[in-house]
Amino acid sequence: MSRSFPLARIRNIGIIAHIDAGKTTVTERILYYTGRTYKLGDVDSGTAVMDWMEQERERGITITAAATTCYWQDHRINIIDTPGHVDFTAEVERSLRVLDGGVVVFDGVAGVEAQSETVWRQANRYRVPRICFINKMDRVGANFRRTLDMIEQRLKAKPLPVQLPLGSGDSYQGIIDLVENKAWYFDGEPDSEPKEIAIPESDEALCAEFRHALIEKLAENDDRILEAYLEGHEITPSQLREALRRVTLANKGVPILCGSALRNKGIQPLLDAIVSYLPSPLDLPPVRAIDAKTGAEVTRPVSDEAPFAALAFKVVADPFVGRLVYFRVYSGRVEVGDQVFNATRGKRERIGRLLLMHANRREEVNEADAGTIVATMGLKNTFTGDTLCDTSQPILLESIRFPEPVLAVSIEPKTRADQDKMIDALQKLTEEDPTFKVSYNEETGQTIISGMGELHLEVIVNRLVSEFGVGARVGKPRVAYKETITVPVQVEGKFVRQTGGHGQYGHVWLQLEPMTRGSGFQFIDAIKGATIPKQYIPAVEQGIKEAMETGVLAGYPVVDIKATLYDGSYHEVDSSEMAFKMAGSIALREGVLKAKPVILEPIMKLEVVTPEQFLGDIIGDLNAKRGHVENIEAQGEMYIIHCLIPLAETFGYATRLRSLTQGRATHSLEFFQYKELPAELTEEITEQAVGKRYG
Ligand SMILES: Nc1nc2c(ncn2[C@@H]2O[C@H](COP(=O)(O)OP(=O)(O)OP(=O)(O)O)[C@@H](O)[C@H]2O)c(=O)[nH]1
Ligand SMILES: [Mg+2]
Repeated sequence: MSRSFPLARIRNIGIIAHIDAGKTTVTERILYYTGRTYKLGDVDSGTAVMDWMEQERERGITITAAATTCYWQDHRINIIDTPGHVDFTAEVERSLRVLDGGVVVFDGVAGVEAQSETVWRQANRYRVPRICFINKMDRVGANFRRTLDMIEQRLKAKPLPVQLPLGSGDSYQGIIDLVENKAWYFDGEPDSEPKEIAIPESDEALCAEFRHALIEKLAENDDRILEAYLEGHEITPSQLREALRRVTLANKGVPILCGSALRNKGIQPLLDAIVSYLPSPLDLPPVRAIDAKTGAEVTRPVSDEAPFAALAFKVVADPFVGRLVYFRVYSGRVEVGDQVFNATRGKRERIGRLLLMHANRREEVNEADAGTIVATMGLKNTFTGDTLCDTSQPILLESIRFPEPVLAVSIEPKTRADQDKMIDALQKLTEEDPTFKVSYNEETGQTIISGMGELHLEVIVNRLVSEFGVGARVGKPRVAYKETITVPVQVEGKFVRQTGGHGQYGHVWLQLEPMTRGSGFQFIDAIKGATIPKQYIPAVEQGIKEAMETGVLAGYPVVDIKATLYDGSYHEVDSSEMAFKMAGSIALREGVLKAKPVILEPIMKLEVVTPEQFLGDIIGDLNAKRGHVENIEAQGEMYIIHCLIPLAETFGYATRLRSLTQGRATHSLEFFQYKELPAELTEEITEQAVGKRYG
């Protein structure tokens, strides 16, 4: 069986960056120049192919990562265009998990912005080799060298400029290719070919300096170049390209390019660089996994002959075709109609249709082989992060970690008819988006939805109305507080009922201990000598978990606790799972109250970029909002304020900042960590919660 496309000529890449850097514009140009689209899509007039959702076109921003495929120089490039807004960070996370390489886009004026740092860290975590594209060189104030410095300083990366810009701002014309020592002029018309011109005399010295520096940096990291360099040989463009590829794949340096996507400048060289420097699936180490039967670590080669293994990374409720599951094949191959095993859930699944996705359009294929990203229909029990594999050789690939939601609002259906529709729609949306959660508050009867930020929840509510036709009213945004304990305690939980005939008897002793932030919950069974029979122990854990979810102090979920079940007793006749579950819940609730409980609040990392004249007002305002300014950094004409601030103090900050600075400052907010709420506010929130319960 021959492959549909040779692996060595496949590139699976993601376009990542701060909001508005031009990722979608770059992707649209790529689609145009590779002949995928015949009309240039434009973000500003809502015609971008990649931003196909109604919400995206209205707002001019990307919300969901969209995948597409194109061809360049006999290579197949699978591209995922990701959103820059931090509220949609899950989309970046899952894309980086399954991609082999990244193109990081920067705004040539703003340089490295807050969100670029975040996506850079995410890419580091998955060791994704990347190249950088300094975009918007046509804007007044665009500065290639400043951006290079920022890449080095803020991202702690090793930039390897392989191009220099020809001019900047209004006079921006094209690029100087340092590898080939050639200059290319772009007239800006979409259909014009790049024109080779002589390197301007005024740039010659700079070119020589940069080319020399490039060779030196490569020599530091690559023995073959080092050898040629030491022996004084002339280094050829192809030697340089090969060394750049090796250094990039080893994550020891990042080739830097520039251009202006909007003005159609520099896109063809960017495509060349994707092919030259970014990895094919074959360049990656064999994928590591856990044998689902033995728990031992195993590896799978990137090969069609190996047993099938794939990771599901995205689930979409498509209004036309239904439930679509996207997956990346790591090894082996799969055909339409094949039975596969979902090792994460222990369930068999049958592959229905297989689709290559082009934004929201699709192309049917019969098979998917190693290295491919496809979507499939017909999987019922597969969710984001699940491993699909060969039934006879089940393995578990590393799943995807997502941040917890920090913001919540209550949501109420407008009519009775909306009620059922709403439950169904919310269920579908939670399947799509792992950072979106739905819970039901039994005390107030309210449905609560939570997510990453105000924009995230706003988009979800709008989708409920426009895509699912659900009428709903939403409350004011609320902070997703959590509860935890600060000292260890031992506590008894007893549930005993004597009601004539069959009674109830469950009795446990728990040790509760605080754990570090973000570690969640751990349950340890330390029962010796069957003081509690084995079959009741999962019920105790279940009881503890349920009580943790509903909270103790103020009704917020309890987190970061280790519970050790170390003693208890049972009754031959009256004991039941139910009784032990109750005993577990009772012990947890009493234990938390004894263990000096506190409320945790989400703290955000806030970055404000402003002209100097507003610095004082902005900082004064932040101080009044429990903000903690960590440092202020000058960046060209602008200043960057780095601040930590409680989420509760940031509602409506966009409007506030606009009025403080006549709209001249920008900001970005990102979750940082949960932290103890100050004592005076703890009281306030606890009272509110009690008021809600009994008021
Ligand atoms: N001057 C100039 N503007 C550009 C360039 N590239 C993109 N833009 C503009 O920048 C804005 C944002 O572009 P997008 O392509 O939507 O940016 P994005 O990175 O996809 O944004 P998100 O997906 O929302 O994070 C739009 O108004 C574009 O027209 C460029 O090269 N030069
Ligand atoms: Mg976009």
